[in-house]
Amino acid sequence: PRVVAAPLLAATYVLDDTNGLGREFDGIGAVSGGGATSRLLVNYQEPYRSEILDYLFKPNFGASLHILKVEIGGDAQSTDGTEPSHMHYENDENYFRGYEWWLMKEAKKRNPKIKLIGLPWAFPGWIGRGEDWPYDYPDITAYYIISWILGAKQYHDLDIDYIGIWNERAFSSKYIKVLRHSLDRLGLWNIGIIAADGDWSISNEMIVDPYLNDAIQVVGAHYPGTKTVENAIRTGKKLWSSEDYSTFNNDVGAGCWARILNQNYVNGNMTATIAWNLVASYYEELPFGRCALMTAQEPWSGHYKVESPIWITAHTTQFTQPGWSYLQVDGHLEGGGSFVALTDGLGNLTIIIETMSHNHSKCIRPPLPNFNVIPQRATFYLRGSFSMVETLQVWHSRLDFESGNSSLFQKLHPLQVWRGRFSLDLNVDEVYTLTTLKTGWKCGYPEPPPPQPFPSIYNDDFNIRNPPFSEAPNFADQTGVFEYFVNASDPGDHVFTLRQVVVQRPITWVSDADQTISVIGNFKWVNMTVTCDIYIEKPRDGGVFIAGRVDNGGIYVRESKGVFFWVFADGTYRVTADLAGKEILMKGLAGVRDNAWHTLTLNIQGNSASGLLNGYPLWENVTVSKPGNGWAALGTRSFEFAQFDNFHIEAY
Ligand code: 147
Ligand code: CA
Repeated sequence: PRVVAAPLLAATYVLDDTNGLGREFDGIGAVSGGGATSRLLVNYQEPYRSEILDYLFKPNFGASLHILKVEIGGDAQSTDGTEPSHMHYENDENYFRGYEWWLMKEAKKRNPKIKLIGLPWAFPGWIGRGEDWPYDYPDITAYYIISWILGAKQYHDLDIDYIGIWNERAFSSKYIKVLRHSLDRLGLWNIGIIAADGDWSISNEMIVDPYLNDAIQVVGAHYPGTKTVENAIRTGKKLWSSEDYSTFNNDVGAGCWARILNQNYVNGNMTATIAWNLVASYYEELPFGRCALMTAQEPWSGHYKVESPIWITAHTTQFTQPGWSYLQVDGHLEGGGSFVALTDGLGNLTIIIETMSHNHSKCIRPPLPNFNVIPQRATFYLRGSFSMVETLQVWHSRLDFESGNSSLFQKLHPLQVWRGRFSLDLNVDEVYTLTTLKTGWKCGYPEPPPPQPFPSIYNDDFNIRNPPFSEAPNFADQTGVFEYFVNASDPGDHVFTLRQVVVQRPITWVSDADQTISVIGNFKWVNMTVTCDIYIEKPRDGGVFIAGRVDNGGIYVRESKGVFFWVFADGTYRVTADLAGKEILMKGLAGVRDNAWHTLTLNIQGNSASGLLNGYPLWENVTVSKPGNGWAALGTRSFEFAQFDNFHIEAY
């Protein structure tokens, strides 16, 4: 056993509810989306998929999240892909696209009390009537968002608890008031508006505009660095860190998460913290790979990993609930670190202590000012309702950056409270939960299968009559949306296909490409043959491509390089080294036309590429150098309809 010298620093802290309580606690949550972060999760086989969901949502089990925030798909790139809108076009409504409906239902199945939040990152183009702006027609935008809320109820029996404005982008006071008014008119008083999912600056407007202030229920800021501002407090509203974390999910990520979960309240009066993102279920080489509470990015193998942030979450979530209250106390520990204390108002008490050191708790943003944490003895006095507490259950984590053998969420011997007082020796990089609740549990499923690379031979004919999801497995849309499609009257073997369906540039969140593209496979692939049947729907200037060695996606999709084989409705073809089509490696006549099926084959071996049309060589010996590896892909020349069938890869 380790011999630990008694720490030199000893300090006392008083927990007392005699003079009332602090703010109401609203929960700990995570975001799916913003964007396409759960894309690969849906294709996990059972029992693995359910196990992952249990680790995230099941009460007293793992992360046991209180809040699930999802993206309201806007057909546009929102970090790691696009998510489909429930209204691609003005006269279109479909509440069965994507996977967020499914995810919300799976979360509710496990925890009926989980709070649901919807937030758009982007909007379909028609919302702006051609302008790249969602606020010119606030009634239309409100109608679009409320349709999503009503669709959630009507088709999935989901009650949405909170709704947001526009992620990390401008807000419009006019729109927020219109949205509040429209919600109220429909009797949706219970749905709170969170604004504005950026910095705190909306509070400057709220304190001078009482109508705006009335319309908003929660001031939500992103990556607040555990601090708020005076004007936010002056609004009198709930303050949330409505997006935070976004840090690689190793033990430093766990340290970041432990620190902000406490200090967002201790320093910033924030009563909810929401992690971006829920589960890393997107190709790891996309932006912010593994910046999630856990990792499940291999549906083809079933492998997943419960990372340390899951168990850090459990320290709070398993022993508190939305509706509990923080105690009024300065939660700074004298030797560095922090604590929070919460009660259900019925005598239960939960104390969460963290002693994360600076270098072991940096988050992705903002920069972390220096501070010191030293070993210390903390003595707590329990007063008021808590003076009768005799025993506290103890849960402990210690992040060990030397051995890598961290101990996570372990139940230790209960602690005896003697005459309303107890002491604890705290080391650095630890988390303790001390609680009157006996319900804590560290679950465990058997180890999932080992990791495997994406299969090097892969086929999809899209022949599925009732697909469980609107998208084909493993295709990760980066601009545009690719959906299963049925050509009911097709005489041949193209009844079931994959179709690109976004035909107008969305109101984007970042710079989507001018072309549409969906990537698939293994980013490490060097040599590959990609074959696909293609069907251009747009006459004259319509066009499609298949590609290999595609090196970029997510917010960088516009910069994607690779080897792109294009055919156009005007009968020409091109080979380009980029998605933008600027670096032309070869071009000529192909004889392809619109509204007919053709088969494209792209062969990339070493420094050389060749292409076949309908099985016959069309071009060959095209020299390709950079990039040296990447995904396979397919897509279209513009925002236009096009179909794909009998997709086939052989790669290595
Ligand atoms: C957030 C987005 O809201 C998420 O969808 C995801 O992209 C996340 C990745 O870290 O980032 O947006 C931010 C992007 C940049 C800053 C803050 C939030 N920033 O530079 O302060
Ligand atoms: Ca087919």
